[in-house]
Amino acid sequence: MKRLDWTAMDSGNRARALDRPGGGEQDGLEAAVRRIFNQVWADGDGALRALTRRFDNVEVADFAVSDAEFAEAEAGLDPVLRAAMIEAIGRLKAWHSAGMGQGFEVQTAPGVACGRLLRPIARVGLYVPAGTAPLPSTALMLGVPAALAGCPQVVLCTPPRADGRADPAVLVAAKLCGMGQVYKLGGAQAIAAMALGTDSVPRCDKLFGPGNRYVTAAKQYAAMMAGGPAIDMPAGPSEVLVIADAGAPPAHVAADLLSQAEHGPDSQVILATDSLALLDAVELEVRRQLAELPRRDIAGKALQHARLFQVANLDEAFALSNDYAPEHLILALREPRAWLDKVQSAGSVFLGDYAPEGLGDYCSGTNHVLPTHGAARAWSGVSVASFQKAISYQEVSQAGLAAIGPCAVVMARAEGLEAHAQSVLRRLEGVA
Ligand code: HSO
Ligand code: ZN
Repeated sequence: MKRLDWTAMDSGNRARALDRPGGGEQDGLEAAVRRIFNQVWADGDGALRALTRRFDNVEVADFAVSDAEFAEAEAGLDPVLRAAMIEAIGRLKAWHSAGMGQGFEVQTAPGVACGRLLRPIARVGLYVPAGTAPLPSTALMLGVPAALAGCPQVVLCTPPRADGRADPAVLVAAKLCGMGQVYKLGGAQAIAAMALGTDSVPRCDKLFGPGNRYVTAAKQYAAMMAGGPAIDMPAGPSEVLVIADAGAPPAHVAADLLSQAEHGPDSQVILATDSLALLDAVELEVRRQLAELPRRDIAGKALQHARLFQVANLDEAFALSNDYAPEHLILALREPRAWLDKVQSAGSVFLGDYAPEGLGDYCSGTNHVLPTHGAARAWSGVSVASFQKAISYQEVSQAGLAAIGPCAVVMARAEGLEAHAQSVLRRLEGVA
């Protein structure tokens, strides 16, 4: 962990201190992804089988999870975990449905009604990683808003385990969200399959979900294809920034930093505090708690690039945070609500001493698929709107055309587009 005195740093040093690690071997990555897409394009399911053999070391005859495998997953799952997932779904539904947008219609001139309709995206593809820790919670975070949006076709891909089966908790999570089309596919080949479509995997209009750098690069590649699918957001390693005052419990702040650090060696963990005593205490606590964690190797690596900033006052901490635009922002402050107005860019904010990020990761109700790598400056976390598109419309009466038509004619002629002008004039003059 690197300690830095924010107040003493000049703007160049500050910018460097908030830098995220670069993409590294992006060129090789793109070429590898392109090869995978070409292979899946040419050979469909055959390519998927070969790629799964090569990358996952397993022979999968049928990618689609069968009813029997769903049933076995259901029967074998710890009922306590199942109940927790059902409980989480209840709160996810409450929050996501409260935030659902609505269509509208407004009279912009007499006889001119302009409106907007919301429609579900017809075919969506969800990716749920497995890797060092399978994330059934991600299946809920994507499955619940997809169901609320009413997407008619929801496909989920998750990597096969060494025994050729999918993670049972992911399968149960998918079923609880009403999904039946689950495919045992991982990595860039899963993304290629959903982007291009094969005999067994349906082609999708939009792809969602986190993943390793191959998955991320594959999603970007898919989004650039002519006629290719949209993607939820640019993704990078997970991050947390904690703003803490002197009253924050050091053990809790340390636990928050570690909970993000255990995601992966590239996780970004930052503390900003105006209390030197708290900074010392948190540093000590992190070391103490780290030693007891099962994933201490991973968390330890992430902590090597963690930064602990000492700031002169909390306003400085908020300026730092808004510059960085963290995926998760924890306000370990005495009056967190009073500070919320200062937050300009963040994926999700956790207020007070009793709101660890872990609650948002699993079950408070908010979504955990959030913008990383500074994308929170312009992007939002996944919501029902991510699974919808908006269609605008206008209905115009003869009087409406008379009222606004001349405006269009002037503008069309200014652009040298006489056919546009005529489409209005012919109607105004009643010429068939
Ligand atoms: N913090 C992760 C989400 C997650 N945590 C899933 C646990 N499971 C990315 O925001
Ligand atoms: Zn997490």
